[in-house]
Amino acid sequence: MAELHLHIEGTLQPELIFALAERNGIELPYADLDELRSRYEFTDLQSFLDLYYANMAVLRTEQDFADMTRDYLARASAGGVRHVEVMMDPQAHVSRGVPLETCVNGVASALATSEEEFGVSTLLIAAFLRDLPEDDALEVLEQLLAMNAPIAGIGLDSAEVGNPPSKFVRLYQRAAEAGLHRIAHAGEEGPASYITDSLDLLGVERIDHGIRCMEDAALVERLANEQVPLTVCPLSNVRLRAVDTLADHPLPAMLSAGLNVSVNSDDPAYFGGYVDDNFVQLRAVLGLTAAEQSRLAANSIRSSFASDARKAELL
Ligand code: ES4
Ligand code: ZN
Repeated sequence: MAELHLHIEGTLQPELIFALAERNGIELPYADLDELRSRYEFTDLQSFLDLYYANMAVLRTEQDFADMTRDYLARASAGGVRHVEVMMDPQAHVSRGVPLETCVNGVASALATSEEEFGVSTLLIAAFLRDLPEDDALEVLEQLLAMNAPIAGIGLDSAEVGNPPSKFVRLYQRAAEAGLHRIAHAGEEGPASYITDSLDLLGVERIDHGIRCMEDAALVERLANEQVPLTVCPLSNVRLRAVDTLADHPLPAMLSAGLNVSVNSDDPAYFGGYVDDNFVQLRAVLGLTAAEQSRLAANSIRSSFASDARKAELL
């Protein structure tokens, strides 16, 4: 199984938040772990993003980023993940004074030893914050290219509604020119038209989430015909109220429609579980079968940016 939709900052567990705050001499606005944990009830994407960005304040040194990443890789490996494409949000760190090199090198150093240490091959994807101006993203992309950052591609995340794909045409053109893979969040909270525009205006190879495609039958037909990968995150969708309950999740309908879907954890420290936890609940609540789970796992490997040799090993 491959995990294709994972924000490394969303793997920061409450215990590590407290440990890093202590190590870095940072005063947290929570008295203890229980008080922090009491904040993990979200009403929508923005209510989650507020806590997600606030908690990043404890990430200061290269070691902090490496420790967070290593913890995730160990846990993902134990849950059966054999390849992961890790997104990180460089702008969320640069904007609070952490040098780009510090955050990129910290994450990259942990990824570099992952295959040997955990049997998990890795790729790094720089995600850009869609609620910031495109020029800000372009500047950071140029810096990443100038420093030869080990990135395989770019993504687009953060507050979706009101920040459409059309805002980032130049960014994606530049990434294509630089030979980078391109993915984008679309159709999580935003409308189905953001999925179409991500494909047609940004040239993305995969859609993160994409669940709202189900509101547009013509789009579903296109996504099925083209086998566009959709990296679905069931527990995330429930916690952020994109769907009411797991029983209402469109995953079974998406499978029935012949869509190329995979199951992913998104921000496992915030949404109640890693990718294996997602599968446990899908089996329990939606009656996901072993055959369906195998198909989802095969989709994740086929849809990855791993080398053909690595894909052949994993399929
Ligand atoms: C995210 Cl679930 C989700 N959606 C959009 N942006 C994000 N960044 C981190 N998690
Ligand atoms: Zn996401």
